[in-house]
Amino acid sequence: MLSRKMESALNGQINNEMYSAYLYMAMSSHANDRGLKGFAAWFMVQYHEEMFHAMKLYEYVQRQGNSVKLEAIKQPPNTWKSPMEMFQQTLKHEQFITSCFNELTELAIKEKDHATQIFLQWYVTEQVEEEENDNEIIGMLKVAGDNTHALMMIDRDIGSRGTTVPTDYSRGIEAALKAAQ
Ligand code: OFO
Repeated sequence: MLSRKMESALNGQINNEMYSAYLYMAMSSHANDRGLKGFAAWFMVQYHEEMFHAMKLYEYVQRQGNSVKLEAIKQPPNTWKSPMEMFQQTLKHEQFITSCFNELTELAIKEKDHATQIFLQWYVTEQVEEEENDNEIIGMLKVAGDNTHALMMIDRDIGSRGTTVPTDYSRGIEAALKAAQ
């Protein structure tokens, strides 16, 4: 059983993950509108990743015998000046998410909630990869500069990213992970 404070904090994080999914879906749509199909695909994969992050939290709260209480999802922006701006914003957002998981971990430590502390470790590790991916693409975009040919090459390259997380959670995370193997 989670404390009321932890239940509310984890519910807040479900909302943050849903906003992340919404933000990357908006970026995917914008990239598609600009003819950047590879960027659109990359952000749609990221959308699925975020839904997985949200569902892991959702299931954990329920398994602890607590309640998931969904909140309104904030509207994301709908346009960006360039792919560079999209990835800079993505990195900034992921840095914010990292700070959320650090705070959640601090709370779990303070409450001596070892189960939640262990559960959160997966996210803390995942955030290193998330920020690393964004920094890598920002680096590629910096090298490309205003060169359209180079931008199209990046578009082709990052568009090959595939979804590695499950997308059907009707029978829980474990069953979804097994089915996705
Ligand atoms: Fe993009 O990160 Fe979720 O947790």
